[in-house]
Amino acid sequence: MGCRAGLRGHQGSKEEEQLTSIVETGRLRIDGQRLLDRLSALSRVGGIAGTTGSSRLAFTDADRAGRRLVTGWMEDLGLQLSVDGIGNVVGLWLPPGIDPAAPPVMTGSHIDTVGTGGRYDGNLGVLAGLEVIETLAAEGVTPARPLAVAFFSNEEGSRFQPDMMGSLVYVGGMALEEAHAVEGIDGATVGAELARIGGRGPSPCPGPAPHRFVELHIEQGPVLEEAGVGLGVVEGVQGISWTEVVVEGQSNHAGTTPMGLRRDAGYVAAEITTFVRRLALEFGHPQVATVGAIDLHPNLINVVAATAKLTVDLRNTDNDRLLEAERQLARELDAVADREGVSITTRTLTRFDPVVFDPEVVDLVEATAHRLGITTMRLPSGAGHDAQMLARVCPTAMVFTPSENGISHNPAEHTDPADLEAGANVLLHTMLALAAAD
Ligand code: HGY
Ligand code: MN
Ligand code: MN
Repeated sequence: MGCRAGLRGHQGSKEEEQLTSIVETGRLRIDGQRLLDRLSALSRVGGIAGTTGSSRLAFTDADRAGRRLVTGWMEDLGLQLSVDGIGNVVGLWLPPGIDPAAPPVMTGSHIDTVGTGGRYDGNLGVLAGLEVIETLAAEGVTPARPLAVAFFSNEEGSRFQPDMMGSLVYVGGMALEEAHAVEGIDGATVGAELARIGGRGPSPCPGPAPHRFVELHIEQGPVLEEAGVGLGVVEGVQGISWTEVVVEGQSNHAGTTPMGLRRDAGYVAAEITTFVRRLALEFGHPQVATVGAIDLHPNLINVVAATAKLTVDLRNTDNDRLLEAERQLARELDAVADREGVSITTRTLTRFDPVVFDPEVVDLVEATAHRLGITTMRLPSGAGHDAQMLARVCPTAMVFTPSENGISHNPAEHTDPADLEAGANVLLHTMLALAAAD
């Protein structure tokens, strides 16, 4: 990737020299304490008592409060904000002398969380992006093209499926009207909740494709910590398959109904749960499978459950293996329905193929980390991320920081401040290099 002056409107030779020296020496560093302070302030929005975690499910009041805090920081930085029809927010940095029409180098992630969210999942990528811009502005550095920081709506998909909904709409992978019509686990719709929190904006969907996209995120797994390296160079994201399974049995008396006459939806839910665990173990790494939600009705101690609604999350880096896992699940559902005299219906909530990131951008992330003296390893992402959607419209890659004990989607989620700072510094220099290159 060549390194040229870039697209600035008026080349000041002094500025040019400054930019070139920073890109070549990698001498600039972010303000680690400021990043930690913002992460701490944001984690207190929807904070989970007694922990450093948060609960800010998409389009809830807590999400609204988080949006207000982060857009306030964006405005303080003088970013040009655009908000689109699904509530994605993009802050564009256009220092004087930059060609405003040039597609930006964009970073970002999400600030919605799961119900048991940690301090860093998503938040790190957005706040590190703000930190990059604030550091460059304070140093008087003018990149060769605009930089942008985004937070995408409803990345988690816990309340409204699919996950990565906002970035999927941003890249044109889901129509805005279709997204607005999605009904959540609590019966509300995306459109109604987005309107209620005042999150809907005028910018069109799909949004403009950035020049490049790089996302900083915690690994959310144990790999980097076990390998003892400081940073993950992410080569892609594994495929994901979310299915809602509804089992219709028959409620009956727990005391009087002989075992052979039961049509027990609760028992069938348990059979499916243990089946997907066996499936993952038989397939072996990297296949994973999870039944994360089970709702029984009427969910009472002395009633054989009439219905069970459960979710199955299957993931694999190999799409053929993921397809085979889905086929085996479908066969098992048919078999258990026959065996237990229940009816089973399914609904696909999410299905994304594995994604491979741009090799040039991946190489640049790795080279930048090594230039800053940070040890790395390459790995795929086990979790879904907005970057997997932006990869549809521009060359994209991700940077991972280690997760302590591999814990995430848990308020105990933690990453060492030095690792957070290292990740943000790699993000800064990767973005600068991307802005200066062709
Ligand atoms: O489920 C995921 O992988 C992401 O956290 N949305
Ligand atoms: Mn995330
Ligand atoms: Mn997450």
